[in-house]
Amino acid sequence: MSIKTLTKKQFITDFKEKLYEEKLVTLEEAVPAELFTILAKVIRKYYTNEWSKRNEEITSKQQKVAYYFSMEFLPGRMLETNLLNLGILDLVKEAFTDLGLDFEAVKTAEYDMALGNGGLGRLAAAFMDSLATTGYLGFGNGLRYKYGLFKQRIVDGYQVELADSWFGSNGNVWEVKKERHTVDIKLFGQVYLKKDDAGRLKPVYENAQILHAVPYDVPQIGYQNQVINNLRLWDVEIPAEYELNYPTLTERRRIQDITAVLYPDDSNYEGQQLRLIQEYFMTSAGLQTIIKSYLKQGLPLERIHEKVAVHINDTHPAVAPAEFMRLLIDDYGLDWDTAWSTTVKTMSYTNHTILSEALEKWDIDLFKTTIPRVFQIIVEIDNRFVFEMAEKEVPHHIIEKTRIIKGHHVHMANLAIIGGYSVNGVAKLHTELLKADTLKDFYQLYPEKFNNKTNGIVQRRWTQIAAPELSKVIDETIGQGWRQDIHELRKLNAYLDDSQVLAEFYQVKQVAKAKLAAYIKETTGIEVSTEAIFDVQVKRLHAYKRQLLNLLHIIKLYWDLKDNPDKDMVPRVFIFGAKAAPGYHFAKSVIKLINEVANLVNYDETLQGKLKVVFLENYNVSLAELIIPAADVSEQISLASKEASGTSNMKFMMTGAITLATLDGANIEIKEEVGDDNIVIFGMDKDEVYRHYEAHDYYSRSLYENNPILTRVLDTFINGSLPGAVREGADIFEALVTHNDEYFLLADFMSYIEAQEQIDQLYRDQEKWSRMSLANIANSDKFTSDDTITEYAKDIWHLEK
Ligand code: 26V
Repeated sequence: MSIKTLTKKQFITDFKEKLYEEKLVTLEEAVPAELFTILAKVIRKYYTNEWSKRNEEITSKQQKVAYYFSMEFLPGRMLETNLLNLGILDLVKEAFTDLGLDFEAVKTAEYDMALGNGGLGRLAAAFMDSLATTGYLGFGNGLRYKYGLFKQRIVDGYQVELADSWFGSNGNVWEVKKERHTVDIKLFGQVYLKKDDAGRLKPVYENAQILHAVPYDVPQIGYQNQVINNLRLWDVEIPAEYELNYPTLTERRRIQDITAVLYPDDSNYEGQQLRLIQEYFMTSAGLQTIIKSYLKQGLPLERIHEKVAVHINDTHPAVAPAEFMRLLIDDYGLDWDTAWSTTVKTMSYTNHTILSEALEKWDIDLFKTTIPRVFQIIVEIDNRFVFEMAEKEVPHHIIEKTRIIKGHHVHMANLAIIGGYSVNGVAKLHTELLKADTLKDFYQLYPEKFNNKTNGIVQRRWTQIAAPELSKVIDETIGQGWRQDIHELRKLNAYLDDSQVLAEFYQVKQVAKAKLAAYIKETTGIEVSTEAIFDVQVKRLHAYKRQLLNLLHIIKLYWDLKDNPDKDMVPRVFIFGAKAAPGYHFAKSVIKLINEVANLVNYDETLQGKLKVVFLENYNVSLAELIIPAADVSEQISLASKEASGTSNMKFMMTGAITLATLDGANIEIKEEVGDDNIVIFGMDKDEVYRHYEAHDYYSRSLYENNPILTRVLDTFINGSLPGAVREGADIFEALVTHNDEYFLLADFMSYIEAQEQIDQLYRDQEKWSRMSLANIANSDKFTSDDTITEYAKDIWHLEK
């Protein structure tokens, strides 16, 4: 059955048959979850042929393949994208209407696939979609976590974490288990080297634990191009022959824990053994498979880099160069120099943060105990690196800073850089900072390895799926060509002075706002008016992202209104969505305070409805699809230099929000695309921030004491105004005043207030605002992940189409 010739009639027949066959129910009896499962199963049948053809192509076509190794993939729901990409979304929706079924209800019965924390995981998922869409041979390699990122509930203003059992009771309908591709993973034990008959040193393992890595493949469907790639996720199983080694439930559980849950500490590294095992498990399984699949082509192993590229997404899979060496040398008999030369030509690495607390380093003893043979190899890589650098007369202190093993730790970023040929940052500024600061010494050693690849987003998800009404108006204005070629959005620039068109785009935003308002009412009970400015900050909660700065402004507005209830201002709804890492005390206090301020303002009638604060719980991809198209203002207010790129900023831009931002990450490139008049910038730039670091001249208490507005706003945390959050208020006050405000909120405060006043003024002129909004949509094409991935494919991986 080919998807191209599928008719609505055929689909309806297939659907009814499958429903009856699998569930023994009729359409009328079936519940949305059942209908979802059946729909997924029916469409699976339509793409199976293409998918299996693609898998064969890897060996038959002898083309180079890129493998994207990532501990996180965050696709969200897959049904609608799969239908859209297969080209049958409208057909299925119409069929559902004919059958009297509610497509929305069925679609929402799918669990979000949330095997990622935030930006890094979402980017990996975007790249999977774009690899398939651009037609490059690029496959994903990750872990099949039983529990994804925790579900967040807000109870009494506090974050409570619940397990995310995203499999539901039926498993993941999209995946296919591939038992015959199972590989062994060795952990623990002792290893010593012994000469074999040919006189070569071979490792002998004693007391090692052997586990099975079993792959599950999830299809990655290209946009209307018949290409289906693979995302391979590994799960752990106990090999039958070793069952007796794990007689008790506790022992079995300890093994199953390896793929039980995604670590939720975004940007904060903690050296836990289970995490190291996860990283090694996924990396080793992926590399073993790659070598096997390459060898089927009958080509020599020392030329594997000509057919294979392995990409290391952040340091999490950075054990890859060492594990690859182990496989090439121990399992396939290559000599060290040959193995090293091909390894370095195979591996490339992306850095996603300049925050030093996120750079992984492992305690030597822990590493040695967990993967002893890999440790021996890392010691050898380190020794040879030091020797080579000394020969090149690299200064001693530079060698000490760049070597892999130093202090009592294995430094994973150093391994990824030394063991690969490419290092990239994720936005222009970020890459510049890596070169000038975080990875400066490496840049001196290997300038040729460094390059920038500004992040991107899957425009299809954020327009066609998340914003169907907007998409329709775009169609009506410039035709449908942009759905195939996003660069056609630029045609909208011709309509910036067309009042009629501007009014239509304004109307569409109001429709999206009404949808979100209804959701807010339903989930929180809070009434918000669509006449208000919807001012949105959604992202992981982190001190450097400065949700707290946003809150300080809200508190300022609150006191303004208390002083003068008739203050002339456009009503505002401040909308937050943010998960905090479970152990991140500061971040959790901010959530509590946002909710306390919400309680303070939302029910105070004297404010005349001018100020509303909404914290939407459990921010995830699906909620983003509802919130982002409804935003008027996109808050991108991190301390300049700290946000590597940001990607929600791109999604907001593409759906017509005005960016209120510091000159950080990709905000800078957004500004370049829309021009200074269509974005609102405030605060210090990275040079000013760095000047403060160098001069040690920042003193937040003086700002607090000498600026009466700041005094009043900050005192709100400690003077009883927020009676439900006394402890949190005190903590936050301390962080800002006593501990000198690490992220310079107080330094940027006044500039932020002015920028917010500018937003208020701009919004009053509906046509002007609409023009700015349309200019954002019209110039957002630069941020398509299709183009980002094309750059990776050409510049880093050297793939052919
Ligand atoms: C670090 C760690 C440390 C070990 C435990 C688990 C864990 C999980 C994630 C991370 C790294 C977080 C880095 C990250 O998410 N960076 C974000 O990457 C986005 C995509 O490039 C980028 O847009 C964001 O600016 C950047 O913060």
